[in-house]
Amino acid sequence: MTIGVGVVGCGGMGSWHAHNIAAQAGLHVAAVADAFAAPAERLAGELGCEVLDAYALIGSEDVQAVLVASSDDSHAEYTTAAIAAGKPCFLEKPVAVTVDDARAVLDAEVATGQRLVRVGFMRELDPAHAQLADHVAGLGPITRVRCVHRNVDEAPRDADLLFAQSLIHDIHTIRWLTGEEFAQVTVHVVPRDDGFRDVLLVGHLTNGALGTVDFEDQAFAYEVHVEVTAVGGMAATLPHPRAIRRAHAEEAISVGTDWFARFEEAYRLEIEDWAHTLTGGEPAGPTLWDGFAAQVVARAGEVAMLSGSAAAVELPDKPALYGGTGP
Ligand code: ISE
Repeated sequence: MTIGVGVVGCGGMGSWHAHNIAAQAGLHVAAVADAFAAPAERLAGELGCEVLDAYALIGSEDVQAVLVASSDDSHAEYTTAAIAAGKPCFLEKPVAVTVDDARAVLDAEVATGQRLVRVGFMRELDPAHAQLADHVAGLGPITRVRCVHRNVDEAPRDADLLFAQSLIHDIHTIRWLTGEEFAQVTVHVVPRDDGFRDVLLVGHLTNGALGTVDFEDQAFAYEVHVEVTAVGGMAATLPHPRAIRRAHAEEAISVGTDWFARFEEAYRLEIEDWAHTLTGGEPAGPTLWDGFAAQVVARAGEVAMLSGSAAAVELPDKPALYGGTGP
């Protein structure tokens, strides 16, 4: 008897996760839901499952766990419903659109006394990032983490989306690698007529270390790199392995434009890891506290960028459910 997962949200991300769930031993997709009929019916047809309304899906006896990958503004309500139903939930980032809504989801989980929610910060499972974390563990205290993040996006994004959808990944990477929270952020941006494309976030962590994000939207290619400096040395991710082409007296390596493709293995591994928890293992991976804390930093980044001044990061005490102080 395999565990039935209900997938809420059948767009690109939801479909990707749903196919990974279907391929995972011990799990099957029991039902899908979407605000629009066409993507839900298409995915249900591909996987041979039923289409339900999101709330019916969360309450269904055939659904023992829920994956939420609907539009960002509906993440909080569906995750809260899954928590109320006592069902484990995999939640795509961000936890919510506002910090208040993210806090309400966090409080709902804390009130149950159980870690039901895993947040989809998939970079932790990316082999290059996982290796980086291993390397860094032997180098002593970290003094700096430098993230580079380039996107190939079609349309300029508003400041809140830039942080909540994109830089939030780098913010999580910095918290995860250092084990420290952010205390303050400043953000520098190149003024342009067509929105925020070139952004530099400088974060001061609670222990005085620096975490920076060198971010470009609408760039020439999709790239994510991380470099960590510690007292005993440094470690960095290498460019994602690709093939080289040599012709006309030139060498060329395609960098790629697609973040699904860059993190394909990480998305597969995070579902595999979640399956382990669902089939009796301990809760693992990024917690709701991680999602909430990153969202508070993202909001501070947005405020700092729009105001041109430093913004303080004010976090409540970390609940005991997530292990007390520190990320
Ligand atoms: C997108 O939503 C993702 O999650 C990607 O990993 C990230 O690199 C991209 O910037 C986001 O828009």
